[in-house]
Amino acid sequence: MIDEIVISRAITEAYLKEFLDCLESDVIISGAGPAGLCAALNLAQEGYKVVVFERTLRPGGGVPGGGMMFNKIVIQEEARPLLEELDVTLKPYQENYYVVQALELLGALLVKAIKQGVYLFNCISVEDVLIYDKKVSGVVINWSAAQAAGLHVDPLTARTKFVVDATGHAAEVAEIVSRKSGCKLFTSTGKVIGEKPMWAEEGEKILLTNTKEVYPHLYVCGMAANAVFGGPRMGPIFGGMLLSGQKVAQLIAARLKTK
Ligand code: 48F
Repeated sequence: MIDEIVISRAITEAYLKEFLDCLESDVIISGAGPAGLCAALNLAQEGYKVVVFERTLRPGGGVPGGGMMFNKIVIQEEARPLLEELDVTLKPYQENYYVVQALELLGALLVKAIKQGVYLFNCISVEDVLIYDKKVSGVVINWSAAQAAGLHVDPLTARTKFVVDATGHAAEVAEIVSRKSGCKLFTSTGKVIGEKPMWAEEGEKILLTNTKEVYPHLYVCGMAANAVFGGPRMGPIFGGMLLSGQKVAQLIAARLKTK
């Protein structure tokens, strides 16, 4: 016999148990694009409690769109070991360039992250931050659907030791910190500088330098890092996004170890 109420109870109980468990964590990552997912996976592999909040119904950010909806992406040699670790098929194109089926990469990132213990919530947006004693100490979250419908619904909060802005081009969390609290970011202007026009070579190069702490206990990775520090965009080459996620995980793990 299949009972609808048992199904409803199972889903509600399982979800709420996880949600309650996530109200306090080691790291909260805003955005489940390639950089955020890679950061989450790497931190979870180090044994940390990691929570990812993703605005949309479907995680993955820009990955499944490939280049102009051709669902393939390009990876450079530098990122090959990361893809191999994810067990994703790499098709050599020419020296230094590999083609990857975008959906395979997304599937692999999701499966590996979830199996590694990452808590992943889709349909939830980070709309604000908690700042205690001049350091980011958590996030303010709400249903994306409530925001989209323009409903007046007060949010909830989740506390954590470190927050990662992996929201992509809009660098939403860094933007909120700078705009709402008048806080000075660790950039040359104290604000989000904004991304520069497309230049794949330079964008990929500068991305790892830009992957760092941007305000006490707030880190940026992926396209958000170039947006915050004024680096160029780079289009459908994704090696840098994954390496940036890996780097932010290493930086935060080093901080957590010393705590
Ligand atoms: O945009 P996105 O894929 O960022 P990324 O990981 O990768 C960038 C590439 O996709 C591409 C590129 C490659 O060279 O330039 O653009 O840096 O993923 C960002 C994710 O964050 C979610 C958004 O829905 C997307 O899935 N997001 C954005 N704002 C919020 C958010 C928010 N306030 N709260 C929760 N999720």
